[in-house]
Amino acid sequence: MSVVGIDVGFQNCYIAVARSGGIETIANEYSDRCTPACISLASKNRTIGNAAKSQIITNFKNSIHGFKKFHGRAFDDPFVQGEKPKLPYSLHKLANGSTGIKVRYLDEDKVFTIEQVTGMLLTKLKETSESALKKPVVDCVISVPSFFTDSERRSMLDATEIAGLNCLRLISDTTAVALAYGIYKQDFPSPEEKPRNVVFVDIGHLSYQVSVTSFNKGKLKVLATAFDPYLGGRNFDEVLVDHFCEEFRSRYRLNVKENPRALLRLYQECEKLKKLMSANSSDLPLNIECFMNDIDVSGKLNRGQFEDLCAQNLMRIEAPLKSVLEQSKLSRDDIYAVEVVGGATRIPAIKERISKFFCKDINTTLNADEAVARGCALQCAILSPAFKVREFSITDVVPFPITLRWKSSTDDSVGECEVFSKNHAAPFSKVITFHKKEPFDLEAFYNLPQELPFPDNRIGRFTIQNVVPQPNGESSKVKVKVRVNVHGIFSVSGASLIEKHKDEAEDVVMETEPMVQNEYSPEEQVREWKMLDGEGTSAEQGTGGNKPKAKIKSVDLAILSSTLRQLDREMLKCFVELEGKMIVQDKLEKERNDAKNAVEEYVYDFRDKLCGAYEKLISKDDNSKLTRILEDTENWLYEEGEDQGKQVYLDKLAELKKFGQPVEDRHKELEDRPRAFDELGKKI
Ligand code: ATP
Ligand code: K
Ligand code: MG
Repeated sequence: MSVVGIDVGFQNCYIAVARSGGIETIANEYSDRCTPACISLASKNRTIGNAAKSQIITNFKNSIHGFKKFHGRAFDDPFVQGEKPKLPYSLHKLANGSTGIKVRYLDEDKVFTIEQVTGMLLTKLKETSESALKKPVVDCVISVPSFFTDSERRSMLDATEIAGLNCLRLISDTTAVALAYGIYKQDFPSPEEKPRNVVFVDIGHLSYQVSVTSFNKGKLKVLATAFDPYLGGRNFDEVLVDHFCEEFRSRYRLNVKENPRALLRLYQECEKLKKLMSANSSDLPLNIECFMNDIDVSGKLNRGQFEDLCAQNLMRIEAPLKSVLEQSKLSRDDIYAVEVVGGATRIPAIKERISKFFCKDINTTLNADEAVARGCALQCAILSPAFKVREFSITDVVPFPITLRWKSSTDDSVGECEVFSKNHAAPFSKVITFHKKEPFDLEAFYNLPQELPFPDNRIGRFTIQNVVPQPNGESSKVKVKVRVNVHGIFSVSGASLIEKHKDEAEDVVMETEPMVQNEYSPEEQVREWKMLDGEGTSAEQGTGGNKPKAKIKSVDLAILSSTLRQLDREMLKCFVELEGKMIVQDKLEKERNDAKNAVEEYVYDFRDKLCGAYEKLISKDDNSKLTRILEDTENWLYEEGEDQGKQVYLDKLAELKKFGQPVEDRHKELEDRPRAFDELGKKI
């Protein structure tokens, strides 16, 4: 079983793995711990990560980046529509209304779903993990923003499936950070004592997330989360880009925004400038050669000017901080520490704002780039039976309240009840009892749409099937289990019909349930409302502990679920297959390229030797004959040999070696001769 944690960022991905020594972040084939969330499609293959990032400008129409936020969203979604004009690649409306990405791949126009695109990225991250661990990787934990709704989370899980990964938990970025912070600390208050409250801030490229988490020995409990989903490093790049676009327009009469390549270059240069400004407050130059219409451009800016330009962005730092304090009813004095992670928290003005708000210095104890991935790997290690870690319990929150709605079976009225309140502990299961004579629908939705960073507040419809009345015609008792699972996803996870026997007390079943914490009846149809601690407790079956078993029978009922923007299972299977084919295609293309490079290398190497080591070994005539063969091969590589199958290159190399090998052999023989003599000499 593999223990891997993956931080899939909007811009940057990190992987942490458990090895004998503990948790460590791993580097990819470029010795880079960061793998850019970038995929570049071409006529023969795909490139993913660092290699794709270097093609963003040259292959701009087919290089996909900045796609994480399209998960679970309709094409008509205001966010998607807002991004569309800014993207160098094309978006496409899929048959089910979701957002697809249109590119040229294998010389054809192709549309990929967002799950496929993230699937490609995850394939790369999986391969990187596998080469570090030297074994297959399947099990992992992946992070998502704490404010991701069900449809975004489901879409992310589908992507992991396409990549052949088994995601044991989707964990919130800030919760992963809290785990990375807390698990090694030995000095937390004991469980009876007042907990230690820590605020975690993660500002990445797209989003800003805050949580307040309380720690006691061996456990963490998230108290509240808040966020600005659209405030991150990117907003600061945009301010710089706008500034220089304006400047270049007036100074050089250039309309940068009309030229996608130039605009992409400007973004890259502005991001570099932004990073430099975090360390320097003096004037810093921005120079781009041959920027547009063969014009070199230059400009400069200092940190003070940058902060003035970013005033609007900086003003947005406070609201989420205020929100977590209000939600958790804590004052600034109750906060023990403020820990910041995420690349954008390196901007000095951002750090200042946070520090000023809490009236205390902020801590950068954690690795700003790697903390999320490390937390994910720790969570994976906790969940893995193969790995021993300190006992640590993690309680997260439900970020948005969830309500169930159903039609009354007696009249036209609808029943409604909030099943999970905001900041309710998660994961969590509850059992609700209905009295029904026939199958019925439960509709789940987020009941505070104005708070939701998503335009559609529906979660899904769950039909409880096969409900029948009691033999005497009365309603049957139907127990429905609802849960927010480890991934933070809501579902109606089970239903059973309780067959009543005449002489039984109505609540016999409930007595066998452990830890009844609450009773609740929002209206007549919901008679009982019990909370069960944690997941997977199946106390409904009446088999709890040593308590007397009641003479009741419970029949499991089938549930038909349809959730928002759900990817069809058949389709998903098809995507898994397609991903497999693309992996094979990439592998074949790599082998083909390697074979071609081998021919090229042989030519160069041999030619060098013909002017050097081999010169004295062969006649002038033979030398010029060989030189000609090498020259012909080189020309061939540039002409009809440019784009051949792997076997053609293998054959070519074999043919060259037929001429070259005798010379090589002769050289080797001469080389070895004195050495053999030496060795002989030594022996004597
Ligand atoms: P998200 O969390 O929103 O999904 P992400 O995880 O990919 O995004 P990070 O890797 O945490 O994002 O941060 C990337 C951002 O941090 C980029 O905007 C980058 O320019 C910015 N950044 C990195 N280093 C610095 C620095 N020294 N100064 C300013 N900004 C920086
Ligand atoms: K990241
Ligand atoms: Mg991040």
